[in-house]
Amino acid sequence: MLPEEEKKVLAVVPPSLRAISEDIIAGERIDGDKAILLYRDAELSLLSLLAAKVKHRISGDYVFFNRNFHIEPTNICVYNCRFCSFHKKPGEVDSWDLSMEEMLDIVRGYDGKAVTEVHITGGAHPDHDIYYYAELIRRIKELRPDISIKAFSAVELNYIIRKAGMDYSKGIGLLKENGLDSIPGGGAEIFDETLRKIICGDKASSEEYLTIHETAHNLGIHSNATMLYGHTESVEQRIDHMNRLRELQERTGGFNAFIPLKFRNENNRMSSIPEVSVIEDMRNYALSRIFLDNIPHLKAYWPAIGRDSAVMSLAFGVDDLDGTIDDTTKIYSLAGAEETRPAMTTEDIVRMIRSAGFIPVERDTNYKALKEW
Ligand code: V47
Ligand code: SF4
Repeated sequence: MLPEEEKKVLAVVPPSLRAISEDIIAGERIDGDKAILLYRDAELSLLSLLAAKVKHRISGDYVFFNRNFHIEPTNICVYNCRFCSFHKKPGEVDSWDLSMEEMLDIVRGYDGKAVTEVHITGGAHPDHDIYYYAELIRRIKELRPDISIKAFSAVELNYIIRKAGMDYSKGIGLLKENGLDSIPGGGAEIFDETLRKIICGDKASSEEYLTIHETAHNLGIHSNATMLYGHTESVEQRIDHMNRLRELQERTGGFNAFIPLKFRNENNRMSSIPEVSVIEDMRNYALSRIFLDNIPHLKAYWPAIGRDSAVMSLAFGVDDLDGTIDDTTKIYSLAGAEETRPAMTTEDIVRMIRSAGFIPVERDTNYKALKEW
Protein backbone atom coordinates (compact mmCIF):
# COMPACT_ATOMS: atom_id res chain seq x y z
CA MET A 1 0.00 0.00 0.00
CA LEU A 2 1.29 3.44 -0.91
CA PRO A 3 1.01 6.33 1.54
CA GLU A 4 -1.64 8.97 0.70
CA GLU A 5 0.86 11.61 -0.49
CA GLU A 6 2.47 9.20 -2.91
CA LYS A 7 -0.92 8.17 -4.25
CA LYS A 8 -1.64 11.85 -4.93
CA VAL A 9 1.60 12.27 -6.90
CA LEU A 10 0.97 9.10 -8.87
CA ALA A 11 -2.65 10.04 -9.58
CA VAL A 12 -1.51 12.95 -11.75
CA VAL A 13 1.28 11.11 -13.56
CA PRO A 14 0.69 11.32 -17.33
CA PRO A 15 -0.33 7.98 -18.86
CA SER A 16 2.97 7.73 -20.77
CA LEU A 17 4.86 7.59 -17.45
CA ARG A 18 2.45 5.57 -15.34
CA ALA A 19 3.68 2.09 -16.31
CA ILE A 20 7.33 3.13 -15.94
CA SER A 21 6.62 4.58 -12.50
CA GLU A 22 4.82 1.43 -11.41
CA ASP A 23 7.73 -0.70 -12.63
CA ILE A 24 10.21 1.35 -10.62
CA ILE A 25 8.05 1.18 -7.50
CA ALA A 26 7.81 -2.59 -7.98
CA GLY A 27 11.62 -2.80 -8.03
CA GLU A 28 12.01 -3.45 -11.75
CA ARG A 29 14.90 -2.20 -13.86
CA ILE A 30 14.18 0.35 -16.59
CA ASP A 31 15.91 0.42 -19.96
CA GLY A 32 17.56 3.43 -21.57
CA ASP A 33 14.53 4.50 -23.62
CA LYS A 34 12.31 4.56 -20.57
CA ALA A 35 14.94 6.48 -18.63
CA ILE A 36 15.08 9.12 -21.35
CA LEU A 37 11.29 9.44 -21.39
CA LEU A 38 11.24 9.80 -17.62
CA TYR A 39 13.97 12.37 -17.65
CA ARG A 40 12.29 14.45 -20.36
CA ASP A 41 8.70 14.31 -19.13
CA ALA A 42 8.56 13.66 -15.39
CA GLU A 43 7.81 16.41 -12.89
CA LEU A 44 10.48 16.94 -10.25
CA SER A 45 8.08 15.62 -7.57
CA LEU A 46 7.70 12.32 -9.40
CA LEU A 47 11.45 11.92 -9.87
CA SER A 48 11.95 12.61 -6.17
CA LEU A 49 9.32 10.07 -5.16
CA LEU A 50 10.72 7.34 -7.41
CA ALA A 51 14.37 7.95 -6.51
CA ALA A 52 13.49 7.99 -2.80
CA LYS A 53 11.78 4.60 -3.22
CA VAL A 54 14.89 3.11 -4.82
CA LYS A 55 17.13 4.67 -2.18
CA HIS A 56 14.93 3.40 0.64
CA ARG A 57 15.05 -0.14 -0.71
CA ILE A 58 18.85 -0.01 -0.57
CA SER A 59 19.71 2.05 2.49
CA GLY A 60 16.46 2.64 4.36
CA ASP A 61 16.52 5.86 6.36
CA TYR A 62 20.31 5.92 6.58
CA VAL A 63 22.65 8.43 4.97
CA PHE A 64 26.37 7.74 5.06
CA PHE A 65 29.50 9.83 5.48
CA ASN A 66 33.12 9.19 6.38
CA ARG A 67 36.01 10.97 8.04
CA ASN A 68 38.57 11.52 5.35
CA PHE A 69 41.21 13.82 3.96
CA HIS A 70 42.79 14.25 0.54
CA ILE A 71 46.33 14.39 -0.76
CA GLU A 72 46.74 16.03 -4.16
CA PRO A 73 50.36 15.16 -4.97
CA THR A 74 50.65 17.49 -7.96
CA ASN A 75 48.64 19.65 -10.32
CA ILE A 76 51.17 19.15 -13.10
CA CYS A 77 49.62 16.99 -15.75
CA VAL A 78 50.66 15.68 -19.14
CA TYR A 79 47.03 15.98 -20.27
CA ASN A 80 45.04 19.16 -20.70
CA CYS A 81 41.32 18.49 -20.43
CA ARG A 82 39.21 21.42 -21.56
CA PHE A 83 37.14 21.51 -18.37
CA CYS A 84 40.07 21.28 -15.96
CA SER A 85 40.84 24.28 -13.74
CA PHE A 86 43.54 22.39 -11.86
CA HIS A 87 46.03 21.52 -14.57
CA LYS A 88 49.45 23.25 -14.85
CA LYS A 89 52.55 22.67 -16.94
CA PRO A 90 55.90 22.00 -15.24
CA GLY A 91 57.41 25.27 -13.98
CA GLU A 92 54.19 27.27 -14.44
CA VAL A 93 53.17 29.77 -11.74
CA ASP A 94 50.94 28.09 -9.11
CA SER A 95 52.04 24.59 -10.07
CA TRP A 96 52.96 22.22 -7.25
CA ASP A 97 54.61 18.87 -6.91
CA LEU A 98 54.71 17.74 -3.30
CA SER A 99 57.75 15.78 -2.19
CA MET A 100 57.38 12.37 -0.59
CA GLU A 101 58.16 13.90 2.82
CA GLU A 102 55.59 16.67 2.36
CA MET A 103 52.92 14.07 1.61
CA LEU A 104 53.93 11.94 4.58
CA ASP A 105 53.81 15.07 6.74
CA ILE A 106 50.19 15.58 5.70
CA VAL A 107 49.49 12.07 6.98
CA ARG A 108 51.48 12.70 10.18
CA GLY A 109 49.26 15.76 10.73
CA TYR A 110 46.41 13.30 11.40
CA ASP A 111 48.25 11.43 14.18
CA GLY A 112 45.77 10.67 16.91
CA LYS A 113 42.82 11.84 14.78
CA ALA A 114 39.91 9.53 13.99
CA VAL A 115 40.10 9.60 10.19
CA THR A 116 39.45 6.37 8.29
CA GLU A 117 40.38 7.19 4.69
CA VAL A 118 42.88 9.13 2.63
CA HIS A 119 41.88 9.98 -0.94
CA ILE A 120 44.91 10.52 -3.19
CA THR A 121 44.52 11.95 -6.67
CA GLY A 122 46.15 14.56 -8.87
CA GLY A 123 47.66 15.17 -12.27
CA ALA A 124 49.58 12.64 -14.37
CA HIS A 125 53.08 14.01 -13.68
CA PRO A 126 55.69 13.27 -16.39
CA ASP A 127 58.46 12.49 -13.85
CA HIS A 128 56.64 10.17 -11.45
CA ASP A 129 56.19 6.48 -12.01
CA ILE A 130 54.38 3.55 -10.50
CA TYR A 131 57.29 2.71 -8.17
CA TYR A 132 57.20 6.23 -6.71
CA TYR A 133 53.48 5.94 -5.98
CA ALA A 134 53.88 2.38 -4.68
CA GLU A 135 56.46 3.72 -2.22
CA LEU A 136 54.11 6.55 -1.22
CA ILE A 137 51.27 4.24 -0.30
CA ARG A 138 53.58 1.72 1.38
CA ARG A 139 54.98 4.48 3.61
CA ILE A 140 51.51 5.86 4.35
CA LYS A 141 50.45 2.37 5.44
CA GLU A 142 53.52 2.12 7.68
CA LEU A 143 52.50 5.38 9.37
CA ARG A 144 48.78 4.64 9.56
CA PRO A 145 47.91 0.97 8.99
CA ASP A 146 44.37 1.76 10.19
CA ILE A 147 43.62 4.18 7.32
CA SER A 148 42.14 2.96 4.05
CA ILE A 149 43.98 4.24 0.97
CA LYS A 150 41.69 5.22 -1.91
CA ALA A 151 44.09 6.32 -4.58
CA PHE A 152 44.72 7.21 -8.22
CA SER A 153 42.01 7.71 -10.80
CA ALA A 154 41.89 5.35 -13.77
CA VAL A 155 43.56 8.13 -15.79
CA GLU A 156 46.56 8.27 -13.45
CA LEU A 157 46.67 4.47 -13.29
CA ASN A 158 46.57 4.14 -17.06
CA TYR A 159 49.45 6.60 -17.35
CA ILE A 160 51.78 5.08 -14.74
CA ILE A 161 51.01 1.45 -15.57
CA ARG A 162 51.53 1.87 -19.32
CA LYS A 163 54.71 3.89 -18.71
CA ALA A 164 56.06 0.95 -16.71
CA GLY A 165 55.25 -1.42 -19.60
CA MET A 166 52.96 -3.48 -17.37
CA ASP A 167 49.49 -4.79 -17.97
CA TYR A 168 46.71 -3.42 -15.76
CA SER A 169 46.53 -6.51 -13.61
CA LYS A 170 50.24 -6.44 -12.81
CA GLY A 171 50.24 -2.68 -12.15
CA ILE A 172 47.18 -2.65 -9.91
CA GLY A 173 48.48 -5.82 -8.24
CA LEU A 174 51.77 -4.06 -7.41
CA LEU A 175 49.91 -1.11 -5.87
CA LYS A 176 47.66 -3.49 -3.93
CA GLU A 177 50.70 -5.30 -2.49
CA ASN A 178 51.94 -1.91 -1.29
CA GLY A 179 48.68 -0.92 0.41
CA LEU A 180 46.16 0.28 -2.16
CA ASP A 181 42.67 -0.46 -0.82
CA SER A 182 40.32 1.11 -3.36
CA ILE A 183 40.16 3.33 -6.43
CA PRO A 184 38.33 6.67 -6.69
CA GLY A 185 35.98 7.38 -9.57
CA GLY A 186 37.77 10.28 -11.28
CA GLY A 187 38.52 10.37 -14.98
CA ALA A 188 35.24 8.94 -16.27
CA GLU A 189 33.98 12.32 -17.58
CA ILE A 190 31.58 11.23 -20.30
CA PHE A 191 32.04 7.92 -22.10
CA ASP A 192 30.53 8.93 -25.44
CA GLU A 193 33.62 8.77 -27.68
CA THR A 194 32.75 11.74 -29.89
CA LEU A 195 32.25 14.11 -26.99
CA ARG A 196 35.14 12.66 -24.99
CA LYS A 197 37.45 13.39 -27.90
CA ILE A 198 36.47 17.06 -27.76
CA ILE A 199 36.69 17.65 -24.00
CA CYS A 200 39.52 15.32 -22.96
CA GLY A 201 40.68 13.43 -26.04
CA ASP A 202 44.26 12.73 -25.03
CA LYS A 203 43.78 10.77 -21.83
CA ALA A 204 42.57 7.24 -21.02
CA SER A 205 39.70 6.24 -23.29
CA SER A 206 36.31 5.16 -22.00
CA GLU A 207 37.20 1.55 -22.73
CA GLU A 208 40.48 1.89 -20.81
CA TYR A 209 38.66 3.49 -17.84
CA LEU A 210 36.17 0.62 -17.73
CA THR A 211 38.85 -2.06 -18.19
CA ILE A 212 40.94 -0.62 -15.35
CA HIS A 213 37.95 -0.68 -13.00
CA GLU A 214 37.02 -4.19 -14.10
CA THR A 215 40.59 -5.39 -13.54
CA ALA A 216 40.64 -3.83 -10.08
CA HIS A 217 37.32 -5.44 -9.19
CA ASN A 218 38.66 -8.81 -10.31
CA LEU A 219 41.62 -8.29 -7.96
CA GLY A 220 39.26 -7.61 -5.04
CA ILE A 221 39.67 -3.82 -5.13
CA HIS A 222 36.42 -1.89 -5.03
CA SER A 223 36.03 1.47 -6.73
CA ASN A 224 33.71 4.40 -7.38
CA ALA A 225 32.49 5.75 -10.69
CA THR A 226 31.83 9.35 -11.68
CA MET A 227 30.18 11.26 -14.53
CA LEU A 228 30.95 14.85 -15.44
CA TYR A 229 27.59 16.37 -16.38
CA GLY A 230 26.11 19.76 -17.15
CA HIS A 231 28.41 20.88 -19.97
CA THR A 232 27.56 19.91 -23.54
CA GLU A 233 26.37 16.35 -23.11
CA SER A 234 22.86 15.21 -24.04
CA VAL A 235 20.51 13.15 -21.90
CA GLU A 236 21.16 10.23 -24.24
CA GLN A 237 24.90 10.53 -23.56
CA ARG A 238 24.31 10.53 -19.80
CA ILE A 239 22.19 7.40 -20.06
CA ASP A 240 24.76 5.72 -22.32
CA HIS A 241 27.43 6.54 -19.70
CA MET A 242 25.39 5.06 -16.88
CA ASN A 243 24.45 2.06 -18.97
CA ARG A 244 28.11 1.15 -19.52
CA LEU A 245 28.62 1.31 -15.75
CA ARG A 246 25.50 -0.74 -15.06
CA GLU A 247 26.68 -3.44 -17.47
CA LEU A 248 30.12 -3.62 -15.87
CA GLN A 249 28.57 -3.73 -12.42
CA GLU A 250 26.46 -6.73 -13.49
CA ARG A 251 29.71 -8.60 -14.20
CA THR A 252 31.78 -7.59 -11.17
CA GLY A 253 29.69 -5.95 -8.43
CA GLY A 254 32.81 -3.92 -7.61
CA PHE A 255 31.46 -0.36 -7.69
CA ASN A 256 30.63 1.06 -4.27
CA ALA A 257 29.19 4.40 -5.34
CA PHE A 258 28.27 6.55 -8.29
CA ILE A 259 29.17 10.24 -8.07
CA PRO A 260 27.69 12.67 -10.58
CA LEU A 261 30.09 15.63 -10.80
CA LYS A 262 28.52 18.91 -11.84
CA PHE A 263 30.61 20.86 -14.35
CA ARG A 264 31.90 24.08 -12.71
CA ASN A 265 32.89 26.75 -15.15
CA GLU A 266 35.59 28.97 -13.66
CA ASN A 267 39.22 29.10 -14.80
CA ASN A 268 39.02 26.56 -17.56
CA ARG A 269 38.70 26.41 -21.33
CA MET A 270 34.96 25.69 -21.15
CA SER A 271 34.15 28.78 -19.09
CA SER A 272 31.76 30.15 -21.70
CA ILE A 273 29.36 27.27 -20.98
CA PRO A 274 26.86 28.26 -18.27
CA GLU A 275 26.46 25.96 -15.28
CA VAL A 276 23.21 24.02 -15.02
CA SER A 277 20.59 24.88 -12.41
CA VAL A 278 20.06 23.18 -9.09
CA ILE A 279 16.83 21.72 -10.52
CA GLU A 280 18.90 20.02 -13.21
CA ASP A 281 21.26 18.70 -10.52
CA MET A 282 18.33 17.15 -8.66
CA ARG A 283 16.81 15.62 -11.80
CA ASN A 284 20.19 14.12 -12.58
CA TYR A 285 20.64 12.65 -9.08
CA ALA A 286 17.16 11.14 -9.21
CA LEU A 287 17.66 9.63 -12.64
CA SER A 288 21.04 8.21 -11.58
CA ARG A 289 19.47 6.56 -8.53
CA ILE A 290 16.63 5.09 -10.57
CA PHE A 291 18.73 3.87 -13.51
CA LEU A 292 21.80 2.58 -11.64
CA ASP A 293 19.83 0.13 -9.55
CA ASN A 294 22.83 -2.18 -9.08
CA ILE A 295 25.35 0.37 -7.75
CA PRO A 296 24.55 0.48 -4.06
CA HIS A 297 25.34 4.09 -3.19
CA LEU A 298 24.80 7.50 -4.76
CA LYS A 299 27.13 10.22 -3.53
CA ALA A 300 26.69 13.99 -3.53
CA TYR A 301 30.18 15.42 -3.32
CA TRP A 302 29.44 18.51 -1.27
CA PRO A 303 32.64 20.49 -2.04
CA ALA A 304 31.56 20.46 -5.69
CA ILE A 305 27.90 21.46 -5.34
CA GLY A 306 27.78 23.22 -1.98
CA ARG A 307 26.10 22.26 1.28
CA ASP A 308 22.55 23.41 0.44
CA SER A 309 22.38 21.38 -2.76
CA ALA A 310 23.96 18.43 -0.97
CA VAL A 311 21.21 18.45 1.68
CA MET A 312 18.53 18.81 -0.97
CA SER A 313 19.95 15.87 -2.94
CA LEU A 314 19.00 13.58 -0.05
CA ALA A 315 15.40 13.94 -1.24
CA PHE A 316 16.47 12.77 -4.72
CA GLY A 317 18.02 9.40 -3.93
CA VAL A 318 21.44 10.39 -2.59
CA ASP A 319 22.53 8.31 0.41
CA ASP A 320 26.14 9.42 0.87
CA LEU A 321 27.75 12.81 1.45
CA ASP A 322 31.41 11.79 1.14
CA GLY A 323 33.37 13.11 4.08
CA THR A 324 34.73 15.76 6.36
CA ILE A 325 37.55 16.59 3.83
CA ASP A 326 39.32 18.99 6.20
CA ASP A 327 40.29 21.60 3.60
CA THR A 328 42.55 19.20 1.72
CA THR A 329 41.25 19.47 -1.84
CA LYS A 330 41.64 22.30 -4.34
CA ILE A 331 40.05 20.75 -7.45
CA TYR A 332 36.65 22.39 -6.98
CA SER A 333 37.61 25.69 -5.37
CA LEU A 334 39.76 26.35 -8.45
CA ALA A 335 36.79 25.53 -10.71
CA GLY A 336 34.47 28.03 -9.00
CA ALA A 337 32.80 26.08 -6.18
CA GLU A 338 31.44 28.25 -3.35
CA GLU A 339 33.44 26.40 -0.69
CA THR A 340 36.94 27.76 -1.06
CA ARG A 341 38.33 25.81 1.94
CA PRO A 342 36.06 22.77 2.15
CA ALA A 343 35.94 21.26 5.63
CA MET A 344 33.16 19.97 7.85
CA THR A 345 33.25 18.73 11.38
CA THR A 346 31.55 15.43 12.09
CA GLU A 347 28.91 17.43 13.98
CA ASP A 348 28.26 19.63 10.89
CA ILE A 349 27.74 16.66 8.63
CA VAL A 350 25.59 14.83 11.19
CA ARG A 351 23.42 17.93 11.60
CA MET A 352 23.03 18.27 7.83
CA ILE A 353 21.84 14.69 7.48
CA ARG A 354 19.44 14.94 10.42
CA SER A 355 18.02 18.21 9.08
CA ALA A 356 16.80 16.31 6.02
CA GLY A 357 15.10 13.67 8.17
CA PHE A 358 17.64 10.85 7.80
CA ILE A 359 19.79 8.89 10.25
CA PRO A 360 23.53 9.70 9.90
CA VAL A 361 25.85 6.70 9.74
CA GLU A 362 29.61 6.97 9.73
CA ARG A 363 30.99 4.38 7.31
CA ASP A 364 34.34 3.05 6.20
CA THR A 365 35.51 3.13 2.56
CA ASN A 366 33.54 0.01 1.64
CA TYR A 367 30.41 1.22 3.44
CA LYS A 368 30.69 -0.92 6.54
CA ALA A 369 28.71 0.99 9.17
CA LEU A 370 31.04 2.18 11.94
CA LYS A 371 28.68 4.25 14.05
CA GLU A 372 25.10 5.44 13.94
CA TRP A 373 24.97 9.08 15.10
O1 V47 B 1 37.89 13.36 -13.05
C1 V47 B 1 37.63 18.34 -13.02
C2 V47 B 1 36.27 16.39 -12.20
C3 V47 B 1 37.26 14.67 -11.11
C4 V47 B 1 36.08 19.85 -13.12
O2 V47 B 1 35.72 8.52 -5.91
C5 V47 B 1 35.53 18.68 -12.61
O3 V47 B 1 35.04 9.16 -3.96
C6 V47 B 1 33.50 19.70 -12.43
O4 V47 B 1 36.74 12.08 -9.30
N1 V47 B 1 33.96 20.86 -12.92
C7 V47 B 1 38.16 14.33 -9.95
N2 V47 B 1 34.24 18.60 -12.26
C8 V47 B 1 37.39 14.24 -8.63
C9 V47 B 1 36.76 12.89 -8.43
C10 V47 B 1 36.15 12.54 -7.12
C11 V47 B 1 35.74 13.53 -6.25
C12 V47 B 1 35.19 13.14 -5.04
C13 V47 B 1 35.09 11.83 -4.66
C14 V47 B 1 35.52 10.85 -5.54
C15 V47 B 1 35.42 9.42 -5.13
C16 V47 B 1 36.05 11.19 -6.78
O5 V47 B 1 36.87 16.03 -10.99
C17 V47 B 1 37.81 14.62 -12.51
C18 V47 B 1 36.76 15.43 -13.24
O6 V47 B 1 35.67 14.62 -13.60
N3 V47 B 1 36.52 17.76 -12.57
N4 V47 B 1 37.38 19.63 -13.35
C19 V47 B 1 35.23 20.98 -13.29
N5 V47 B 1 35.67 22.11 -13.80
FE1 SF4 C 1 44.98 16.23 -15.96
FE2 SF4 C 1 42.87 15.29 -14.61
FE3 SF4 C 1 43.04 17.91 -15.19
FE4 SF4 C 1 42.59 16.16 -17.13
S1 SF4 C 1 41.20 16.56 -15.38
S2 SF4 C 1 44.10 17.85 -17.19
S3 SF4 C 1 43.78 14.40 -16.47
S4 SF4 C 1 44.41 16.78 -13.84
